[in-house]
Amino acid sequence: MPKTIVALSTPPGVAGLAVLRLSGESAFDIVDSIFTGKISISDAKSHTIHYGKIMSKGILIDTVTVSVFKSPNSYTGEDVAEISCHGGMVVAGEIIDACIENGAELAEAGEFTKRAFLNGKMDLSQVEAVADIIHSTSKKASQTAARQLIGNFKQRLDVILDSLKHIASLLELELDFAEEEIELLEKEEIKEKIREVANYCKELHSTHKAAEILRNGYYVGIAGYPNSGKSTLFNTLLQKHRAIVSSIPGTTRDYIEESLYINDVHIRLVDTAGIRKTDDVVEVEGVRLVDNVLQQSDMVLVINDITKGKFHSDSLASGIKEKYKDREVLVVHNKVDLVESSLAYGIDGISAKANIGIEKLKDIISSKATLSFSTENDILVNARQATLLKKAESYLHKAIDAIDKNMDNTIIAIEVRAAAQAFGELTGKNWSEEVLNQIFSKFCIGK
Ligand SMILES: Nc1nc2c(ncn2[C@@H]2O[C@H](COP(=O)(O)OP(=O)(O)OP(=O)(O)O)[C@@H](O)[C@H]2O)c(=O)[nH]1
Ligand SMILES: [Mg+2]
Repeated sequence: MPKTIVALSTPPGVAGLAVLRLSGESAFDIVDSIFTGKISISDAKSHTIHYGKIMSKGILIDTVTVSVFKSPNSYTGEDVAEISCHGGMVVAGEIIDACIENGAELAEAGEFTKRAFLNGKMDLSQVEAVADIIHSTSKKASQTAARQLIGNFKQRLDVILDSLKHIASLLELELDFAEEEIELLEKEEIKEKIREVANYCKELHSTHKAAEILRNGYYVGIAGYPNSGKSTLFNTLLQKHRAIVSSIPGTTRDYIEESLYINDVHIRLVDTAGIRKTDDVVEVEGVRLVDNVLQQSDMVLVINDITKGKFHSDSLASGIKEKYKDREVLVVHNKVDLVESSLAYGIDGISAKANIGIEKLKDIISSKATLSFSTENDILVNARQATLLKKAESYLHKAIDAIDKNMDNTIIAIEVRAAAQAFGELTGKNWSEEVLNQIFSKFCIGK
C-alpha cells in the first residue's frame, strides 16, 4: 500500500496563498487529526471545500480551506486533500510538519503525477505534457502542451498501436491459413498500412527540433571578429548593460547568455568572444567556447564592422555556414553610424551603439524563430519520444523490406511487434522504472 504523501504545491516564498496537497489512503484521516471545521473531512463529499482551523499540539497554526477529492476522481486517482493556507515560508511548513507527525510522508519530486500515471489517470505523453506546462517559457509552448495533456496525442497513438498489433496478428495467423492469392492481396494492403505509420513516425520526430525551440527558446549566437560590436549589440537588444564593452579587441572571453522576448517569442541570446587566431591562452579558451555556442545555435548573427568593409566578415560567415549546417546565418553590418550613405547597406545595416536598425533586426530574428516552429501540432516531441519514434520507424522500414524480399511472415511480424513495443513505450503502456525515474526527475516536489 503506497504511503500517504504530502508536499507544498505552490512555490515557496511570500504570497497570498499557499496550497499543499496530500494524497493516499490516509489523506483525510491525517487532515482530520489537525483540522477542525463544521464537519470532518472524512465525512465530506467529494469535490467540496471546507473552512476551518489547523491546530498542532494545541497551538493554532492557521485558518484554511480544505478541498476534498475522493478516489478515483482526483489528480492522482487516490484520496486527495488540498489545504489552502496563508502564504509565506512558515505556515505551510508547520502544516506539512504536522501532517508528517500524523503519518504522512514528504512527497518525492513528481510523485503526485507518478501516482496519477500508475493509477491510469494519464499516460506518459500526458505526464510529459504536465512537465512541459510547468516549465514552459512561451505561450505557444504551454498551449501545445495543454492540447497534449487533454490526450489527443494519446488517442492517436493508441489507434496506431492497435493497428500495428492487428497487422502483426494477421501476419502470424496467415502462417496457418495462407492461400497464395489472398496472401498477395493482403500483403500489399499491409505494406501500405505499415508505410502510413512509418510516415507518421517520421512526421512526428521531425518536429522534435521545433518542439525544443518552443520548449527552451530560439537560440541566437552573436559571433564575429573582435571589436565588431557584438557585446554592444547584446546589451542593446537586452536593453541593459550586461556585457563589458571596450575598444580593446578581445574584451569578451567567456560567453554570456540571457533570455529576452521579442514579439512574444522566447529568444536565448548569447554573446561570444571575438573569433581570431590568438596566442593569449585565456582567449584561445574563449574562442573554443564559441564553437560550443554556435553548435547549439538556431541562428548565428555574424557581426561585421562595416568600417572595415562590406565583405570583411564574409569568409567567416561562409565558414560558419559550412561548419554548422542548417543554421540560419545572417551577416549584420554594424557601426553604420560611422560610414557615409549607410542606407545603401539595406535592412541588416545597424548601429548597436546609436540604436539604428535594431527594431528591424529584432523583427527578422523573431520571424525566423516563428518560422522554425510554425507547424501546428498537438504534441511537443521531446528527446525520449523522438528516439522511440525513430526506432519505430526503422522497424517498420525493416518490415516493409522483409515484405519486398518475400520473407517469412514471422520475420515481418517480429519487426511490426518491435515497432508496436516502441509505441507502447511512448504512451507508457510498456514502461520501466528507469524510464519513469528519468521522466519524473524533471518534476518539482509537489507536482
Ligand atoms: N560608432 C560605433 N561604435 C560601436 C558600435 N558598436 C560597437 N562600437 C564600439 O566598438 C568597440 C567594440 O565594441 P564591443 O561591443 O566591445 O565589441 P565586441 O565585438 O564585443 O568585441 P570583443 O568582445 O573584443 O570581441 C567599442 O568601443 C564600442 O563602443 C556602433 O554601432 N557604432
Ligand atoms: Mg565583446
